[in-house]
Amino acid sequence: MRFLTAWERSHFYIPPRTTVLRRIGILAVAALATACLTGAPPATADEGPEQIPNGTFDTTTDPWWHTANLNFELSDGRLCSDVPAGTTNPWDAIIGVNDIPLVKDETYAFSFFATANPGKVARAYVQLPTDPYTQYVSAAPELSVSGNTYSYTFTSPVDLPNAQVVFQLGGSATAWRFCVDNVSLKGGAPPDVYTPDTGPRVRVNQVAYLPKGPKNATLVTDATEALPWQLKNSAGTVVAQGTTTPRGVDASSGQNVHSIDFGSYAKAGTGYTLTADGETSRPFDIKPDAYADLKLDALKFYYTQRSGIAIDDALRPGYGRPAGHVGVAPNQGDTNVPCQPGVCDYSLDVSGGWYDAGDHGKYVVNGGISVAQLMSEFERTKNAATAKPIGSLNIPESGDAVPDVLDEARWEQEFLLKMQRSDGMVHHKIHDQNWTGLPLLPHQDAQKRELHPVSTAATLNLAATAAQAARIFAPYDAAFAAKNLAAAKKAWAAAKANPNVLASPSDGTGGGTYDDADVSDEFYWAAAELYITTGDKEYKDFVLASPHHTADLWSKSGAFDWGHVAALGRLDLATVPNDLPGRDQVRQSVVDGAERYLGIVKDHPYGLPFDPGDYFWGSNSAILNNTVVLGAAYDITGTVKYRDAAIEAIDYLLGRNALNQSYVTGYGEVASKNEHSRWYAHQLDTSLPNPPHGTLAGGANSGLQDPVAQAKLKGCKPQFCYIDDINSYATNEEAINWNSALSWVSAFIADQGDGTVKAPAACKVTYTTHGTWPTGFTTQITLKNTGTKAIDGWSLKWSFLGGQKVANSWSADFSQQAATVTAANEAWNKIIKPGQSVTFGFNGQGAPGANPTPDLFTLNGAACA
Ligand code: 9MR
Repeated sequence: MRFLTAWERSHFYIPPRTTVLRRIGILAVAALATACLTGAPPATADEGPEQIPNGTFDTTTDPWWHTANLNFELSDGRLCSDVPAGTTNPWDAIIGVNDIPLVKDETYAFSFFATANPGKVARAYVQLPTDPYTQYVSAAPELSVSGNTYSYTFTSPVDLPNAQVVFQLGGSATAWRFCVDNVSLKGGAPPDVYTPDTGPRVRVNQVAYLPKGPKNATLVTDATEALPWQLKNSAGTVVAQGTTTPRGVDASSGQNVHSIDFGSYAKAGTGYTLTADGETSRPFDIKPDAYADLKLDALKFYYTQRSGIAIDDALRPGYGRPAGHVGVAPNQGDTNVPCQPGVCDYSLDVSGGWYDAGDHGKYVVNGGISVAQLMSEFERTKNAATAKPIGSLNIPESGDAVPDVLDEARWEQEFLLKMQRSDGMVHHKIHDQNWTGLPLLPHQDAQKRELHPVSTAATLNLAATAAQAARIFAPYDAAFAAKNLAAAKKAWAAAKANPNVLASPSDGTGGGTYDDADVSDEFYWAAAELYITTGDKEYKDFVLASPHHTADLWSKSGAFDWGHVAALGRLDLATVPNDLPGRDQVRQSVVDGAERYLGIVKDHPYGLPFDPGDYFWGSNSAILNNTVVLGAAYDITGTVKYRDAAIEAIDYLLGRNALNQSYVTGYGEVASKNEHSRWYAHQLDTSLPNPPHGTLAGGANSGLQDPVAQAKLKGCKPQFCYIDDINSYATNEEAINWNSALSWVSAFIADQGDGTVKAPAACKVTYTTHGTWPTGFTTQITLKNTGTKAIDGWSLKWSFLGGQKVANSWSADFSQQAATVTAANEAWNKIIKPGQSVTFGFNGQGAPGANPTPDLFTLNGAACA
């Protein structure tokens, strides 16, 4: 559990993410200005006195200055400069002018004309002239050969006699020529108003609805009475119609809205539109298996987040890059990373893992929840009736004997293991000494890397994920499983001995704090995973005694996140087989949670299981994590209303929202594509890619903790507190814990196929383990036909919890793949008449840890009721 950081609590603007640079320090943070691109000077620019000395360059370049690698030339009344090839960072080549006075709360118009040959993205900043180089305007104009006038407005947050205006021109592999003219900064401009383009007022899931699934939309209208709606196919023919349901004013958007339910229309097709109140929605599909691609893309995201390995362009065209942080200059790490001064006297090899988000930091508590969700997505394929295998992720390990999702999870888990020191405690994080600017490819990061102190939270994250890894990896790699189990137990013991070592809320220079003042939920999660894996009394007792075991975890805002992890334990206790006393109540508690989220979906005119009042950092992941609870309840009960609420919930992420946009790159007509990232920084450098398809943006965040959000979104209603700008890290960052939530949910929805609910098989299984000894066990299985028709040929499937193996068997034809066992009929017991049973069995080879009765048995592909 965590409390708000000082940063979040504060309503003051604290300059975040500063960059201290080599020669001339420049802060590279966020744009706070509104850009407008015109062929002519802006009309508002001449309200106040001109603050720029000699912005017209008629006869001289004085008093402008440049870095030593540039020249000045007056050409056609402009200032021009040849920018050399081969610099790395934008700030490696700068033109600037000093001593520009700024008055607090005054709104300024900043403008200039510029050309680039060939065309380039440059940086234009109005900033503090010294460390931390706070920027009051941070713009990334895309310059052309013929040139444009660029204009921005901003309100100065400070009184400052000596601001700097600079153009950063570095970072290009090839040489180019920059020219600038009419640089102007004038006070008295009208304050900036940002209005997002929200398109048609009918809001739909712009990707697809499942033919047999729920289909809902939202209409924004002033009308208070019901209105007719029409569903049209791609030829424009009306295929269904009805009337809207007025829903009043929605607090999350401030809009008067109606909802539209067109769920009774089930015919597959592409290019449907929905029309109401004279407005026509963006097009969408009704499609079976519509989420099969997203299920994979959401996971493929992780490969290009990897640290410590070159990204192969053949596997991810357009995304290839050298390995980041493998101890090769200019990187200073991660193969031998010292602690922050005074924190420890050793260094660790903490290479590998995933970069957390758009930064180059690696944080154990966020890695923990992310890798846990990936492992749970895999574990669901063993235990949930509708789950299907996850498939290839096109990663270097593809084609080995291990499912790709586990290979990807292992990349992170190996890193988490490296963060553990010899006494069992785990370092909280490793990141740069100072914040770096954007863009910056991982292999170009020249900042010193540092290990930060150990924390109880990080230690328990390792205990939990390593315990989970121990059971999941056991059938594939017994040694890796054993290593994880040992690390988990050691971490648990260390955390018990050091129960309140908290990460500092002020340790936020160069990386996020991920501080958390209450680690009792981390203890519960770790104990739950250790119990599931081992069955040991110590963990069982801890779980049963923890207040988190019976607490109501299902808050309207979010069931879980990186700092609130009790639900990770509860969900696994409910969905992964184990012998915990009172397990039925545990399962019921998840269903109770789903009931709450179902109610919120029904009450919300945008149909999402989230109703927190103000939205917060990473709201999209909270919405998805609440959706996980709905999905898990369906997996537990087979009750379709929970499944349908989970399917409906994704509509918000894919366009059924106040901004009428998808938050997943590459999905939907209008989608986020400029997520905050140092390497998918296309918005700042056109030679870099946008984030890969399937990347989730953090989402609407009323906290507005970054300068772009502060400048443009002030006063926003919750759903409007988002902007697809690379510099809005508080609303638009990509992150491993957000994509893990998307992965789980998109897999769940993909697994529903066309939305048809599969009838359970008419069978009952009795699975009795008669004897267990240190190296083995004997199990007898009775399969009963509870239906009215004879079963003519049967194949019964289940999964072991861990590394157990069928050694020899009787009365059925056994085969095993990893943890999954299939027992098929022999010729003589092929037919099971109604009411009759067959009995068969096996001797199993034991494996470390618990060996509970499986929850799920599928007969010829359908779950036994
Ligand atoms: O997800 C984190 C959010 O809950 C916090 O409020 C926020 C500020 O501390 O930090 C978020 O995490 C960021 C981390 O600090 C640095 N890497 C990027 C993360 C996502 O924005």
